[in-house]
Amino acid sequence: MKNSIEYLKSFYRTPVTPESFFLSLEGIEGSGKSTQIKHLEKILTDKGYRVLTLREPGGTEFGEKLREAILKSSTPLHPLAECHLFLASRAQLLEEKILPFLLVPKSVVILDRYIDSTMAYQGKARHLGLETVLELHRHDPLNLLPHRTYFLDITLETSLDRQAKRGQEKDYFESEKTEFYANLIDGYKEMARIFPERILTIDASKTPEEVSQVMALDLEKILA
Ligand code: Z5A
Repeated sequence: MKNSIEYLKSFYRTPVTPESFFLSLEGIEGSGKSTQIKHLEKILTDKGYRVLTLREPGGTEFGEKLREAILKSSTPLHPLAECHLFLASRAQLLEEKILPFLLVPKSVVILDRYIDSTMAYQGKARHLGLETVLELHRHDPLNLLPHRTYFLDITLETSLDRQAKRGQEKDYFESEKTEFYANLIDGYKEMARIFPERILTIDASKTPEEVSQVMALDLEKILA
């Protein structure tokens, strides 16, 4: 298994445009991605970067329709059907928005969820397997990896606590059982082991300011 993952990794690439960066944020629900993206946008614009923030699924007209179709689905989708919908949204987003923006000098794309979500949710929690999902992404443009991914690590208890405080109606994934979430967290941790040079795991149970501080210090190194 390790060998085939290593083999599949060889099909992946990172953008090569000088002075442009591609960042993604990952984590289970309520891990603070949206909160931290606001901090990141401020840090980067203060440094003179042009920032484009996008979310998955979505970010294009077509992708937003797919988002609606998945998250509002009243029937459980087959895991492969679910997976392919996320990939369709991603391919369109890369083609229409991400790749053109990375050609702009001094630009940063910040993405709220990307390939690691598919690995954790569909690969691990829906049992498609990490290799299957890596295999599905190996072709252009889906094989583009971010320069840096921040995995905001919280426990299921923290996630549930934050969801309860927010008090919204549950969507398609939020009604899943505890086992699904345990697998999900395992999936993210496995990804951090497979891509140690790309994924930085951050203890996101800390205050938003403390989490932001860790990312700011890391960004200093990356941008240098
Ligand atoms: N999905 C998938 O299955 N496969 C894929 O390939 C992709 C996605 C791309 C999209 O959900 C769903 O699609 C997602 C995975 C699946 N399913 N779920 N669940 P979404 O975009 O609608 O939801 P989300 O990404 O999970 O967003 P979220 O719930 O808003 O989480 P967040 O952005 O990480 O958290 P937040 O909004 O910044 O914070 C949540 C609350 O916690 C809020 O009240 C904050 O004030 C509070 N918060 C944030 N940080 C802290 C700290 N540090 N301390 C205390 N409180 C905090």
